[in-house]
Amino acid sequence: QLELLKDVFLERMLYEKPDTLKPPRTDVLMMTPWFAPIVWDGSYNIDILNAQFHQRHIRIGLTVFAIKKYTVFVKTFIETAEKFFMVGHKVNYYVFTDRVKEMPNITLVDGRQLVVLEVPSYKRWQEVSMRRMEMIRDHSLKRFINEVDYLVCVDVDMRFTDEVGVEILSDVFGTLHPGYFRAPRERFTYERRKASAAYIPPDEGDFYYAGGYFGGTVEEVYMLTSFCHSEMMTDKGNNIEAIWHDESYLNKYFLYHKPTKILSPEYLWDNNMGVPEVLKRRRFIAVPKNHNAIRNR
Ligand code: 2GW
Ligand code: MN
Repeated sequence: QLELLKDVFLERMLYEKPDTLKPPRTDVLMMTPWFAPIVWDGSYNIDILNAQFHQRHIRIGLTVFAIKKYTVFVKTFIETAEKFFMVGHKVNYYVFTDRVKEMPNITLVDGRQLVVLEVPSYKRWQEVSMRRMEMIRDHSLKRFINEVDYLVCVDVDMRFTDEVGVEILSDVFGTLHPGYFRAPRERFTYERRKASAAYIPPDEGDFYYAGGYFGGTVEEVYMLTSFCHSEMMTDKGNNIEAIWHDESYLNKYFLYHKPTKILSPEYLWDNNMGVPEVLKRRRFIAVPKNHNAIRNR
């Protein structure tokens, strides 16, 4: 009987009490109008969150795509994830690639494994990026649902430079695009042609979400990727492709299916934009790439 209580009570912990009259951050929005937290440094206590998530024994899947020359990014991506991503939790790396032979051999920490998934490569780079939605959708039912509780889906041309933990997890989450988190609605680069399924009218939109970082429970990621893929196919049938590819469809999805948590640009930064005062940490940053060498297909 008492054994059961161990699963619902945290152990004694010591920490500074939250102050009802003193928000930890006053320089940023920490909550959307639909009560989804926006995750910034200082807004959470990782010890409390870790205690809660450890009780649930959650498993996390991190998906990336390394098609054609982008296999060069895998080693650094995984090595830095070993240091910073969900340390202490169970993690599966799912690397989708068309070049299985180029996958690096990396010794992983206990409780973490690398799963290489062979997939076809598409000719056009836009399609390489967009087809990620279809492949994540398909593998969600085939595999992820049996192996993990949450999925985190990111770009591969990146490196972890600081902790990314369970504070990001929620039913369905998106990330503020580093280029637009201070921008007014009119500047958001949503799809503006009415003929596209990704169309968003100029008087709507909450945030501009980045294509390179979203996630949630396997069920929610299945719904998100299904929506994005089928809307892309509708557009393809009409010979139209949204301005920012998968990112445009993702923004459409989040407008009418609000995320339950939003990550600040700490979680997806590009040092080309400098380091503004609000950014206390840079956790996951773009690896500079020689666009001509890496992108010539
Ligand atoms: C992409 C563009 C041009 C040439 C090649 C590729 C390419 C991308 C590739 O040859 N192989 C490959 O595996 N990719 C995958 O697609 C890889 O996982 C990469 O991280 C992802 C997105 O491409 P990326 O990182 O070159 O484009 P970004 O950083 O400008 O991506 C943003 O915009 C994209 C849509 O245009 C996506 O929404 C992406 O999620 C955004 O971060
Ligand atoms: Mn990228």
